[in-house]
Amino acid sequence: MQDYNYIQKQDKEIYDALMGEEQREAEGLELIPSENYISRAVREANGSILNNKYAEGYPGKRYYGGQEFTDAVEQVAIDRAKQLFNCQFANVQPLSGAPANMAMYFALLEPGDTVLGMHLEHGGHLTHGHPTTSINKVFNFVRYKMKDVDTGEIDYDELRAVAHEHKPKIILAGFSAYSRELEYTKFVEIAKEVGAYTVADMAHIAGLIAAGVARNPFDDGFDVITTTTHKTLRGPRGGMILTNTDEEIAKKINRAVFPGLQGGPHEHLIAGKAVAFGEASHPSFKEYALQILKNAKAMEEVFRAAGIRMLAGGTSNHLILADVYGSLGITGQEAETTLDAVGLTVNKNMIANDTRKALDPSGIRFGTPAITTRGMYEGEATRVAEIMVEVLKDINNETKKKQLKEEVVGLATAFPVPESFV
Ligand code: DSN
Repeated sequence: MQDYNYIQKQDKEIYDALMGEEQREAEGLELIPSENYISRAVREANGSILNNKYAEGYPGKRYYGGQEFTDAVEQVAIDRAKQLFNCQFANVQPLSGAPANMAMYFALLEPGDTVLGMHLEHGGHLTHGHPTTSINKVFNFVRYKMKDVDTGEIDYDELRAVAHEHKPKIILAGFSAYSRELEYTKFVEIAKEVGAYTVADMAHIAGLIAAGVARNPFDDGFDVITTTTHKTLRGPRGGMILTNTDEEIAKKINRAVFPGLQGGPHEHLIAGKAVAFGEASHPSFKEYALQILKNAKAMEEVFRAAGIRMLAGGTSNHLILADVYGSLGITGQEAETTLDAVGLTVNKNMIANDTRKALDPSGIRFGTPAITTRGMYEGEATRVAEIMVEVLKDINNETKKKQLKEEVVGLATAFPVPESFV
């Protein structure tokens, strides 16, 4: 556990909450597929002295003095990001994934322009133009979907037809609740036909791409990639925009981030990104990324054997979306709450063609990045999935839940979060 000596002395309310979270993370298993655990080295960077410094601008071109060390840190983060994702330009300042997407839109579009992205219920993300978002007031969003929700196949014919009808300036590949790989070459082909930029929002799978166990959209000719840095990539909370096409686009992206959208960059978190990118270039990171995929397959087998429907028929990445309402007659919220009670954290999630509402949908979404970081292999992943199924099939059995909670605490205690990954 981290030391919180100063907080303990001066702020009891926050200290108590931190202790509670320390215990929750130590004794429970995190299965939300967008969450992970960071190393102590990344934590040190996040909590470092760089928090004190304003650094508007970019390395070598700042508006305030005293930038010798912020410049060094940010340049290392940029260079490591470029190397990791095999691209020419990187902006590491976005505060998270939503601001990264916002800046990307403003860099490439004029107000009123059209973006073609994946439908939220078919796996897309709020920032891909959901009607409730502010960005939806500025740009026009049109959508594509899966052709077959039981295989996950994207309807590329529909994608092409919508692209030709609406002439988007951006075709966006990317998702937060989709469990198969996208065919990036098809996106590039269609984008060329209509003169659109290709952008991949790879927030969920950035770690898999960095490790080379998922395809890098740049290898198929994508123009831009946006991402968070805290999911499979296992860095601090933050975002990043990468581009490979030309320096003009890179300059537009830089201007859109600062001064377009943000002020002073969070250099302490940029230091954390640099440290995490260093960890991701270590050979052990590839083993971790491969194991994420194997563990997800192990969980998929248990759900299939239990007769629980999985969207897209299963998984080829780190996450599974299960239709618990259709398969077991319990809602996503009931499933989330019940699993939480035994120490397994998942999130309720809408599924394609859901008949229920976002706050109590039909599905749950879970995945393997965090348990893999804890050092779990297929044997443990299988058991975790079996526990999930036992709980979900008998949600009112308090005796069973008590026993299974003890087993989860035992598993979590046997697999503490490692302090270092290299
Ligand atoms: N909230 C993230 C996720 O869980 O996928 C996306 O922003």
